[in-house]
Amino acid sequence: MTMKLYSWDISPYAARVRMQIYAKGLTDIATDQTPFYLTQRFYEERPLSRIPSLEIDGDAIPESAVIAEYLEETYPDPSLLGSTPRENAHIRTLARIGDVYLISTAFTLASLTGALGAQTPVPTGIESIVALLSGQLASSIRTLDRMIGRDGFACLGRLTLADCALVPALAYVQYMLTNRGLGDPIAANGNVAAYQAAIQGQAPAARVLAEFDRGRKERREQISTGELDKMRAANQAAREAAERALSP
Ligand SMILES: N[C@@H](CCC(=O)N[C@@H](CS)C(=O)NCC(=O)O)C(=O)O
Repeated sequence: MTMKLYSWDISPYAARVRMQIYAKGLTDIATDQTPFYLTQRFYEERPLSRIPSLEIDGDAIPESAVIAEYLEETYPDPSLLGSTPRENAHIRTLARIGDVYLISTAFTLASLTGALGAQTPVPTGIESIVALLSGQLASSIRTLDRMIGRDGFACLGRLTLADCALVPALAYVQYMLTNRGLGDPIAANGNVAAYQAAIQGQAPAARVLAEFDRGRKERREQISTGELDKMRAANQAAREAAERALSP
């Protein structure tokens, strides 16, 4: 069985799967950085056409949460789940907060306010939407502050799928908001802040955070050289070519 993870350093969804791969010590999954420009073939073969995508002998599984569960089933040791259904439910709840309430909202905010890495002011006319989404993020982090483990891990006193989801989610949200001058959403939440500081002591977390840093630097460079616009245009052309090729 040959597996390859299509991944971007800057993607919090891909980072979630990479952190799991590192934590489980899986060495037979290629996790090479995929070029930001996706090919026509990628769009043709993958209806969801998003990163991450796990390719297994030519077949592809989309969606970070689905890939995470697939990897747990395929490589059960060491387990990043709990030992009872109730523990698993708690792990999945925390992971879902990262996925649905943090990253999804931050992504919408990023799309509204410009490319990641750009120090652009909030465009006029959408201030109220930006304030609404920022408020939702702040509220979700307060929720997380009540639920997060107090011993350096999201729960169960050890690394789980909850950490794999939350480490990239928190880094992404924090970067997104501070970069836009919208304030640090974590600073006022002592439990989340303490968790964020402590979890960096875990090698798989430190590794994905370093990769995220690298991705941000690369993105800034792509913005300043105009490369990002070119890649976006190429991406769009590949998507449209795939749609034409697939249309009856
Ligand atoms: N729900 C998906 C979201 C994946 C996603 O939106 N990935 C972004 C990168 S972080 C992407 O592929 N964007 C490219 C696009 O939307 O065309 C997951 O959990 O994997």
